[in-house]
Amino acid sequence: MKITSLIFIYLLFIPLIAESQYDGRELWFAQNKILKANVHLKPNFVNAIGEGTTFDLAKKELVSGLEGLFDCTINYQNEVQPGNIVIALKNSGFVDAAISNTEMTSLGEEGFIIKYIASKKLILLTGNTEVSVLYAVYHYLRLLQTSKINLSSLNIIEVPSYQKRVLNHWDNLDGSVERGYAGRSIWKWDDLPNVLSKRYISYAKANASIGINGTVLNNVNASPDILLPEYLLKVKAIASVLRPFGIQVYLSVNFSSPAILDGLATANPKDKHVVLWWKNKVEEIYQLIPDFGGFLVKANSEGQPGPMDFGCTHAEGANMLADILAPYEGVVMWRAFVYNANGNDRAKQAYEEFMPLDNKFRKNVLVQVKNGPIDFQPREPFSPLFGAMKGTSLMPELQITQEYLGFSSHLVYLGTLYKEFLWSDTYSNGRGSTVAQVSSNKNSKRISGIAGVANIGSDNNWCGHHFAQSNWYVFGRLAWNPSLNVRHIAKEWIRLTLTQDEHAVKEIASMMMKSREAVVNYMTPLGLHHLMGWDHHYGPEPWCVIPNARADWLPSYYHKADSLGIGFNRSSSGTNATEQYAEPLRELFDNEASCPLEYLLWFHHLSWNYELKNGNSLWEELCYHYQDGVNQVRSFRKIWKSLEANIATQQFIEVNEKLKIQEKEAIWWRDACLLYFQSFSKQALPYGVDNPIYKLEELKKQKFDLQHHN
Ligand code: BDP
Repeated sequence: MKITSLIFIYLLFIPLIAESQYDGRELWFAQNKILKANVHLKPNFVNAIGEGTTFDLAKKELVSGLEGLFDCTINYQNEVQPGNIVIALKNSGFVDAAISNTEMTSLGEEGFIIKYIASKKLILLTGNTEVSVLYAVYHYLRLLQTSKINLSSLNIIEVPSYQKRVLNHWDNLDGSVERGYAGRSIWKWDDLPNVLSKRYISYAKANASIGINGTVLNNVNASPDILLPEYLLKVKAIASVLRPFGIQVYLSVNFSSPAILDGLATANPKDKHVVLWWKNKVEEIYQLIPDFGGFLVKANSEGQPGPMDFGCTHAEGANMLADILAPYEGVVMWRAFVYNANGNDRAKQAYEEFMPLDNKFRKNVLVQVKNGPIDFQPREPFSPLFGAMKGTSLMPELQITQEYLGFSSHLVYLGTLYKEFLWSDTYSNGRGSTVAQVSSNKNSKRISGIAGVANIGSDNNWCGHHFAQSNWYVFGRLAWNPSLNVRHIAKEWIRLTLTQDEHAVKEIASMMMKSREAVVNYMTPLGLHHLMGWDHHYGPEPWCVIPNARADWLPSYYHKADSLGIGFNRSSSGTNATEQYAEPLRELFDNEASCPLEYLLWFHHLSWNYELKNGNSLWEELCYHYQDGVNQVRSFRKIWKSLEANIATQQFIEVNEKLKIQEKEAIWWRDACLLYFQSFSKQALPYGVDNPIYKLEELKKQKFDLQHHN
């Protein structure tokens, strides 16, 4: 049986489980309930004008989606009649008559239209390609469940902002997941290519429903084995399941693969044998997977091999691969996560290494840059490369997995973090040159992309914490359109996943919207960063000293607390990292009086008694933030408890248990950081801050059990 037939059968018979048994496996398809305001929108029939595997999938998804929502049978009809929903591809006479050519052209390859055609009294879902129609179907089904549709004014035109909307799996071939907190990898390498897990289909559907169109299957710390013929057959099998959903497969590659796999004397990108090796490998891949997306490369970073080992630049390494991939329309996503132990400020290094290479990368290279200059901290200013590298496609890399944000134990909605980053004004081209604007380059001919490091694993609920699913969801929605309102996205997710009760939706959304700030408060407020234990990145270890460890892996490198004060002086009197930002940001950050409070200790080392605009001393302000974080988590617990009646039992209990852990650990963070910093500030905790329940010496002795948290 063909894979596509398997997909259809599977989609039609997804078992509907009783509400009380929801365990999160159904993701945002769990509620499957129409919004009351939309019940009158039940169509008479569905017309489908077009053909192709993905178009057929769109058809079936529409009909089964409508049947589930309206709890009835919906039939196809050949004749287009009032009261129907029509899905149609361009160039069908029907679309030509209803939508102008210009409008259709403006949609590009993935955009779509959902429109009420008043003259015919029907709803049309259309786009230029099969996958655009599939996106329209998912969008319409989502609308029916999440917002009141006003039929007469229904005229939605959606065009994605980024072309490549990609998940990065840090999954290893042995089934483990680097920085994964939701069980083992979903890719069952040992069973592939013969056995195709049903999860692959659910995964594909979930991604397509939020507009994700690419996935990198393996860890950036890449095993060369992924390019062995037997692994490529496994990759081909996964690609064939994802293809109908419009999802391209990419691979992370190890730059030394030619030497490691086939014993070449070198992996020098200028060596003709090396180039030939890659040419042959790429040809082999495209013979198996004609729509293969390309390579993701972590080179000369944290010990990984790269072109600099041979005296070549990042651009020379990336371009060698890009030239080979270009005839197949493949791309190279080349990571800019670089820093070496000897630099004077880790936050400056990616800029220093990559800025001189601006304009030197081929058109099909995207330089993939983490949102902040250090490493996925609870809060960082945006990386100064955004806006600065004007002649290069920069691909923002966000982390969906919560490496530094409490793994899958803490409830943290990352929509607000993503939005803060995407909406940061780089001022690179005057006011309004936001990160989203400069990286999506909607109006330029360059390729654009955005990547999210996945938080997906084989746990029943996919992401470890039920609420962590919302981060996968919001990543996809913002990758499609970074100007969406993240509270609105949170509400969508809640209605699709947890409950449709209006009061509950509002309360949960407000908790989600505060959750990231809470974690910043109890972990790393006021611009502090990297206070986590060096080997696990989970709990607080601001005191951590490891003999012979790299200084820039230890917290004291970042907080620099001493008897005089705290913070990293990155201003012009310090490492001058502020210089990497465009004016007026440079000056704003450089001057401690104008530096935003949330980045104060990122850019400045200030005395414990430094007086802030609100009249508090720095020490007091720090203490209040840690206490606020704890209080916020306490309030989340109250909110969640009050909503028990609205949430399925298992989901309620599991989240409740995790919130208990989060409260305990917020206190742990507060006590650890305040007691440790107090040993320098020598000041009492101000009124309003709870007495610590732990002792510093006890906390220092505590051995963190990483195993327990995986
Ligand atoms: C750090 C992670 C490490 C990754 C690295 C990367 O701790 O596991 O390999 O980033 O992004 O955040 O390459």
